Amino acid sequence: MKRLCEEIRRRQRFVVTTHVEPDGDAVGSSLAMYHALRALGKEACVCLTDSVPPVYRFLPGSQQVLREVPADFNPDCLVALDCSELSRAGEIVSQIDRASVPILNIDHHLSNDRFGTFNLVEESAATGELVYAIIGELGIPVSREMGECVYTAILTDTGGFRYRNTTRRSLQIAAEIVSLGVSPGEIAERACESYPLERFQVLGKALRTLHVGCDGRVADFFVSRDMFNGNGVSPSIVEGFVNYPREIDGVLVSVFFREKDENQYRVSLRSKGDADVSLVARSFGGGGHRNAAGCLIEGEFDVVREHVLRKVCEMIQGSGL
Ligand SMILES: [Mn+2]
Repeated sequence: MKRLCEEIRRRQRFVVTTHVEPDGDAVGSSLAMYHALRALGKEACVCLTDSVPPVYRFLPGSQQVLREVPADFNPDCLVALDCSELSRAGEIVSQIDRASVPILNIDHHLSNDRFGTFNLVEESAATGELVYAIIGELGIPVSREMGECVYTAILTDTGGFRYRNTTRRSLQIAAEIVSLGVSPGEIAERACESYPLERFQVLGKALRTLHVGCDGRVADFFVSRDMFNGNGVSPSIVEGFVNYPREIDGVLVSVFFREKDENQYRVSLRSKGDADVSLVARSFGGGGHRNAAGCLIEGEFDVVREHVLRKVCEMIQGSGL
């Protein structure tokens, strides 16, 4: 932490980035870092491979997010947030001369492969919590903008302070931010209750594929590219779908398959309690945490689905759950 903060102080021009298909923690922690760097008098630009999902465009600074590194901006530092490996940031990284630009890797995924020149990888509810700690370590007063971004990061990664990753620290940071004048109700309305109608139209189609197996302990459903077709919506519209079947009584693991390309599926896994879905994701080349993980699998849908569900059920049985 100290070395990472020294490095931040020494450097002048920062590119801040995060993973593809950014979620609330990705966007919130990136923008909080952006505001912190600017408060230190640094030049900073947030450059993302994918655009900010509309639901997070209320966050201060989101209008300044770029999809490529400006040609006349020569960064002397790259900050990668919420990425368990650098490839998760997508093609934006190829626009940076990695031989000469140090990378600060700030992440809360314990599966992180420590790709950075400096790494701050700590278990916490959200990467936003780590950014909040960095802001404190740097002695920067937390502005309202930083507060809104950090609060949104924690709110979304804890499922609204409901998941088991929620700690005293998460609630304490949230309380500190609320004392800056940030309204929890207002942020929740914007970040969790401002989805486009199309999200629920796609959800309706997807839920028709819902299936519960492994003695009622595993629920899965999927969304095909066809389900989007016609209304021109982006795949980011299904962010968080995987969380819904977790709410079924008795279900320990929920699995959501999204067709990304012909015979290519993005698999998201969520679990309750001790069921460790990161083991399953890792066995397919993915990663994540105990209760939230994901991977990308190639193959025909029925085969992919069967493999994943079998692994999940074996994991549950193997853990004596
Ligand atoms: Mn996160």
